[in-house]
Amino acid sequence: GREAIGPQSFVLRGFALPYVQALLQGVDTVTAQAPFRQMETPGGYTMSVALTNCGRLGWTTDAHGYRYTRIDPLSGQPWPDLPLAFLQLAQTAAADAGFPDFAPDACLVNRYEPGSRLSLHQDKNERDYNAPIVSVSLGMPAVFLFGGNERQDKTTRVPLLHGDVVVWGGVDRLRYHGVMPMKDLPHPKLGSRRINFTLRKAG
Ligand code: MD3
Ligand code: FE
Repeated sequence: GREAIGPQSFVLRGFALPYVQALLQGVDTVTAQAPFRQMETPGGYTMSVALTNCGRLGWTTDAHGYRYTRIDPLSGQPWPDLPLAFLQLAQTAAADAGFPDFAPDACLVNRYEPGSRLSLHQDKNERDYNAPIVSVSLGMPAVFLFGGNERQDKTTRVPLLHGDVVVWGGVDRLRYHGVMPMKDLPHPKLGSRRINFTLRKAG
């Protein structure tokens, strides 16, 4: 099932389901080295979403701004390696959505709890907007908000469930998006958590 939500954005429903065990093992390996943490925004707020990264580059935010770094500011060490299962899943999904040869070098892992939200934003810290972004949702369901190229454009709501994979690229790459405040709808395996990871070409 490939569902278009934009000219170059597709939801692949349940695409990750056969790989969930390997993916969760990957998340555990990553978070053992680089634990989830709540970062500060440049505006001085603490994010309700906790995050970590793997791969050559990791996304961070602090009082100075948003950027990608090679070093985890918490550990002073490079971000953990990208698990092979993440890379294989991302490349297969990207190719299915019309983006062959996707070579991600960054993976941002987000953890949501009940009440966590992500306000409407654009992803603009990557160098190359031609590369797509692949997102994998695990655990509690979320309502994703998909807007247009201007903040005030109308948004559509897209439910994202355990195992769903979304690929965003091309003309949709700079569209505003966010996640509605999470309801507590515990998942049988992950409980009251949602894990979303996004593979990107950042450098
Ligand atoms: C659409 N994360 O980490 S993933 C983010 O569910 C982020 O955790 C959300 O937005 C989450 O920046 C949504 C889907 C996503 C990621 C990047 C996009 C959608 C996008 C870039 C352009 C358009
Ligand atoms: Fe985003």
